[in-house]
Amino acid sequence: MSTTAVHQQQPIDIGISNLPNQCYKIVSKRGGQFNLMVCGESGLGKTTFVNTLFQTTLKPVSLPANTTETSRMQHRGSIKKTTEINITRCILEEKNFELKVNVIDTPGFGDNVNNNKCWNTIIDFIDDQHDSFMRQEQQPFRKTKFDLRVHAVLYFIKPTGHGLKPLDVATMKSISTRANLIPVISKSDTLTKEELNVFKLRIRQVIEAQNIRIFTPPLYNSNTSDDLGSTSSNNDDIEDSQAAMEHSKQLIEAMPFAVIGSETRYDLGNGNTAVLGRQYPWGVVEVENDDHCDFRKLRSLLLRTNLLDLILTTEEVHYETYRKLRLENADVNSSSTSSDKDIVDGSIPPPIPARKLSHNPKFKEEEIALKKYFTDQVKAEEQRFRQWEQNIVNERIRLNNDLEEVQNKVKKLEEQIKTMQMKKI
Ligand SMILES: Nc1nc2c(ncn2[C@@H]2O[C@H](COP(=O)(O)OP(=O)(O)O)[C@@H](O)[C@H]2O)c(=O)[nH]1
Ligand SMILES: [Mg+2]
Repeated sequence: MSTTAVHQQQPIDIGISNLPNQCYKIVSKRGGQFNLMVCGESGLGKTTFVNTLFQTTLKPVSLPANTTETSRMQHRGSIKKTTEINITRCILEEKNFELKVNVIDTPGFGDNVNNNKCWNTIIDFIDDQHDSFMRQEQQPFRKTKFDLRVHAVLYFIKPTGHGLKPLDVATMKSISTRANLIPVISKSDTLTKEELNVFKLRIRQVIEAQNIRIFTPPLYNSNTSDDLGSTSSNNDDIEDSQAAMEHSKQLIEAMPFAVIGSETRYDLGNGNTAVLGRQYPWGVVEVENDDHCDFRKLRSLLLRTNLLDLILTTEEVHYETYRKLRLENADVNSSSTSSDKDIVDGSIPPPIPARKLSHNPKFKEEEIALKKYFTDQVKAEEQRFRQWEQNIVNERIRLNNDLEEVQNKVKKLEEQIKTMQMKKI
């Protein structure tokens, strides 16, 4: 926008077009936060994938001094095979920009003989985070909010080549109503190119037939230019937007992403730097080669081109939906507006009137520590109050004694006056 003076033909820039640069500076200074959940049966390569994805400088978060040693341990190492929800925090740093990443590893999901409702832990965790954020927003002091709302869920599909299992369908369906779901075919190096194409097609068909809402990059004309301050010409802008659109289309077409994970680098002997890959007797399969897998596409979607879309849709779509349903449920209270079927389907969150304990042992520890702190504080206050009460009693006794003393003195003086008067007479 620009203003035009009455006597001038040329529009004058008053500076408001500089707002994007101001935003850029603020965000650069503040850094960002990204909460990524990985979900799927154990052994599908989730941990390996996460380690492959964040191969840049990882800094363990320095925890407050009062944090217990067990929770420190939980945050320190890389993700281990778990039977419960496990959160790893780290800070990614690139060109002086810091991104706080919380990786939420899911329980030994689908490992049991009876996997009925085994996705509830995951769903509860996502709902819990929305619930916790909503409660924090309602507090009078809400300067620092603890935000673990899940921005993206990577759902790892076993590379069977057949299709999705009922467990996959049910879980993906439930997740997709609460968070940005991104289906991923794990260990895709175990499938041939043709098998992979057929497998992808089958998965897409099931996703469509079952109405599973997966995250798709928006196809708007966005400028992906690295340098916001640059004065690129209109032509450059149009080209950038078209390239961004093209890139988004490629990402959409590649879904579900076929990925390969590896933390080992191999020298291919072609003079280039060593590449991340997996070595087989017949050659090396490269993680970052678009002909071998979709790793680069997925990394681009998660970190380069659509990170903000993931964060914004979590806030504007998923969190808002949760908030609306929760408030509506609260309004109606016991006479529920939703049918039991909806709740069983997982399409809407069941009412949670009371604060629930999270499944994360870290939170349980924190809750126990908080309860202890609260009890100690109450005890200390009670002790202080009792002391104060005792002081008041002592003071009253002292004042009574003083009063008695003064009264005695007055009495004595009165008697003296009386005797003097008697003598006079
Ligand atoms: N073939 C193949 N194996 C993989 C891949 N990613 C991980 N693995 C192997 O699969 C096993 C389990 O991996 P892990 O990351 O611990 O799985 P998680 O239980 O899902 O976290 C390990 O032996 C990995 O080396 C992959 O892309 N392809
Ligand atoms: Mg693991």
